[in-house]
Amino acid sequence: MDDRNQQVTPNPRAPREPPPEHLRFTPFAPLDQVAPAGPPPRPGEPFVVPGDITEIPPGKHTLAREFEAFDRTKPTYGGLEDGDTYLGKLVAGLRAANQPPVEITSLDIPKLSFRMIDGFKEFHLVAEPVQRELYPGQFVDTYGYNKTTPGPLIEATQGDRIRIILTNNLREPTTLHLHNIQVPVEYDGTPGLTVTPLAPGKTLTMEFRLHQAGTFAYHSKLPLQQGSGMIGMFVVHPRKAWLPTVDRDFALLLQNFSILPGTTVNDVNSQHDGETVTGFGWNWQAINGRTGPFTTPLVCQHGERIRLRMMNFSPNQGHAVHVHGHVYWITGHEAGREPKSEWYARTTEIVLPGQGADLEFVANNPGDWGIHCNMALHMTNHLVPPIGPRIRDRDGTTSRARLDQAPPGESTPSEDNAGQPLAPTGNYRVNWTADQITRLNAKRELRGMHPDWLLGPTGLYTILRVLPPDLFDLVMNKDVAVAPGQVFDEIVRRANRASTQ
Ligand SMILES: [Cu+2]
Repeated sequence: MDDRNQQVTPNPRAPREPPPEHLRFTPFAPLDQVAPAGPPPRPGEPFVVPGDITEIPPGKHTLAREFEAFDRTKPTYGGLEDGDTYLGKLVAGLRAANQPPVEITSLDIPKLSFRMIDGFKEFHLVAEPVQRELYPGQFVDTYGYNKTTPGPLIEATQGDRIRIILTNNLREPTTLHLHNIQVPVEYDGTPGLTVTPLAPGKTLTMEFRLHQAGTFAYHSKLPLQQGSGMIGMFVVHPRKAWLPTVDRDFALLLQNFSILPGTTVNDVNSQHDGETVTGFGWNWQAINGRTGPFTTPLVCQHGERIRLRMMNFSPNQGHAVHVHGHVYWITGHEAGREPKSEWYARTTEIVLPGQGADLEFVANNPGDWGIHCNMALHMTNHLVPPIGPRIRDRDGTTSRARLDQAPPGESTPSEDNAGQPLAPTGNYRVNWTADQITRLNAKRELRGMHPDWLLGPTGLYTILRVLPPDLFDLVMNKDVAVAPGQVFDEIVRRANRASTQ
């Protein structure tokens, strides 16, 4: 008998074991049990919908309480849609008010230091070729500032006098544009129109005063230099911290690159939107110059209010940035803070090139959550996994890409799965070397996550860790061994216990 016929395929219609008690879904009580329907209203009387929570005295019904109160320890509705606490809209962080704005946490990218000279904050930028390690063993050779792409983050305060001294160490001219910062025209950086580009080896000084507050950027105004990675974030804090207070303030710059197999050069010159002459497109995604799973997680404490500032400087593509486990409020864009009446709730926000989005939420759902672009190809590295038919001829069996030149550590391309259209389960494996796995796991921020975590966050992808205070302390401060899965399992264990109480 043919062995292949012996394989057991699970019958999806077969009766399944009921889930354990703590995982069973308990529906809300029907609305007619919450509030008695009563007699129909007479003409002229207000019509009260049975169970309408606006009409239930506070505290009378469990359901009403659950919907009215915002609980910073677990996901809750938080009251009516027009209210201040709806989905946590104006629920302040744990940090006291009347303090200066909380400093930016810039993960994977340094902040640019400054010196106070003559009443100016003086920053030095160097435009130069850079090599950036997107993940262990995968480099990109491109342009940037101060040895990195994106360039270092500039952090300043509304009202500051700023002096930027730019040195051009490229072999070609460059300019510097302050993106959405209103500066005198001679510092706008538009080649020809407002400035003569800065020649190689030369230095330029720009001086201006910041009257705005918000999430801005600096970049070369020569299009392909900008597309190559000559970009950086420029965050300007308000003089008084915005309300409601936040406990942490993260800045993320979104980018992508085109790197052919077997090369490290960012091939920005050879392509137009989505496609290249080679068909590989924008195949490497990055957040703050790292691609998942080499991005450093955003770690916060359960119950804190978090601000996350994003700017997209991918050459030609937008990103639809999704946050798991939480609903966030969009509180501003690349032009600055929005009035609270204009804030809107989202779980996925589109950020196009040159645009920014500031979002805030109360981290009320403990665990490890994805923050990522929802575009399928942007959740891959070099379009794998699953590269599937993209590298194969039409019959799906022969490869037209040089699989032996696939980037190190990649998962899918191999001849033994040729012909399988879209990477079924058996195709999904990671061929990281031991050294790569060691480096990928080396960060303190990753301790105790799910043992298989490396499978998930690929491409434009990072992780939000919402940790109860004791587990936050264990991960970030304690010098004791933390086993793979230890923190994750403990969060799941506590959540299950809470749901059965
Ligand atoms: Cu994207």
